Amino acid sequence: MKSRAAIAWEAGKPLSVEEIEVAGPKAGEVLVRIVATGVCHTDAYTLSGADPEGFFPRILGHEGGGVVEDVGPGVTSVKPGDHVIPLYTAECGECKFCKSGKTNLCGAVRETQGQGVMPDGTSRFSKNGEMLYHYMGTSTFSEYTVVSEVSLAKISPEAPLDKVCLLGCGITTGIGAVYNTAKVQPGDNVAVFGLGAIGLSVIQGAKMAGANRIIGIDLNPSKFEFAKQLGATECVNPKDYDDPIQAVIVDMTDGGVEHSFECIGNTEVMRSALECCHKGWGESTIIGVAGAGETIETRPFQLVTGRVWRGSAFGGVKGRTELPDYVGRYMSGDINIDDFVTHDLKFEQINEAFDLLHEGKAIRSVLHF
Ligand code: NAD
Ligand code: AHE
Ligand code: ZN
Repeated sequence: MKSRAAIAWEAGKPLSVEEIEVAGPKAGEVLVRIVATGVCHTDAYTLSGADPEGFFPRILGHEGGGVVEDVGPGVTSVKPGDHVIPLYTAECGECKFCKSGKTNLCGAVRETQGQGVMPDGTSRFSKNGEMLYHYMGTSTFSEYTVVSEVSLAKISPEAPLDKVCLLGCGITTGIGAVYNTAKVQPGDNVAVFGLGAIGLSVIQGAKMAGANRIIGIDLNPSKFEFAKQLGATECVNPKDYDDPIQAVIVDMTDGGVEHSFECIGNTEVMRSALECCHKGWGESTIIGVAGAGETIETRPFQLVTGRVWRGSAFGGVKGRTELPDYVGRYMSGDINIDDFVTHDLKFEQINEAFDLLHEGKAIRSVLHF
């Protein structure tokens, strides 16, 4: 079938909205009509060429909401008409990872997902006979996309897809990292580096978890008002200080915070985030995605003296099991998504959405097909 899609023909170039061919779902696969999709910094990261798994030409996008159109042989958990959120972290329930009870990182389709193809090693997307790669197992920048059954969370048909699409990445990642990865406790002091959708969702989660001080840190002060609305008790711009930001936070918090979160993808900030943690017990969670070849550094003494460095993917959330409940919590007013949607745009305005992200003007743009 034909589909409107944004093709990333090569790294560093704007996307091109064109008509592509989408082949039907094979065994274990599902054809989804995407109704709306957010644009996450990770899409921009891969488009920039910094992603070691960045193959081109491809259909990006991983923060979508849609409706099942067709299912391939053997698919039992969804049927045409079901409302779904595609998952870049699948949940098969049967692999070593899923059975471990220790992680949300499912192994069922991750390898081929990273290669930009479906589990049988082929793509369902093409343009004039030329194969286009899939992205993160989701490719939500196409009106019609094909994903694995294990990469779909079935959600309530009552939920507005142009809002809950953000549970496909940004909002869930931030809240989940607070609860599943860091396990923030009531009374903890928290520092959040980077106040995009991810960092702001960490703030929302930290407030829910009963954190004491929640310190938002960003170079762009236009982010501070919304951060405070979500629960930040104070906001800090590193540009306002001569001292390194970790020293500033340590001074502010009588020795450092219980938890810090890096929500930027900057390896120097990752170091600051670790080093602003309290000696003996402070823990830092890396959420930001760094470019190919980049590495983190600190003095091992930082760890010897009790600080902990960890990372979080999709907030440690098992999507098929847990996302329906996140949707329910949005519907009951417990999770704020609406205020994160700063721009509603037509799908054809996708490059504008990337510009708004780079200019720091959007928290999330939602594209409507
Ligand atoms: P965003 O661009 O909307 O937000 C990033 C924020 O960081 C901006 O407000 C920017 O002003 C701020 N910033 C940039 N450099 C800074 C610095 N040196 N000091 C302080 N603030 C700085 O991005 P986003 O969509 O919120 O994504 C944030 C990061 O999280 C990205 O790296 C993205 O790839 C990653 N991410 C990871 C996961 C995961 O599962 N691990 C999920 C989603 C996104
Ligand atoms: N392809 C990159 C890694 C990208 C990455 O770390 N992705 C995050 C999700 S970002 C969503 O906006 C993630 O969940 N990673 C775990 C996984 O299995 O990909 C690279 O460095 O190769
Ligand atoms: Zn994302």
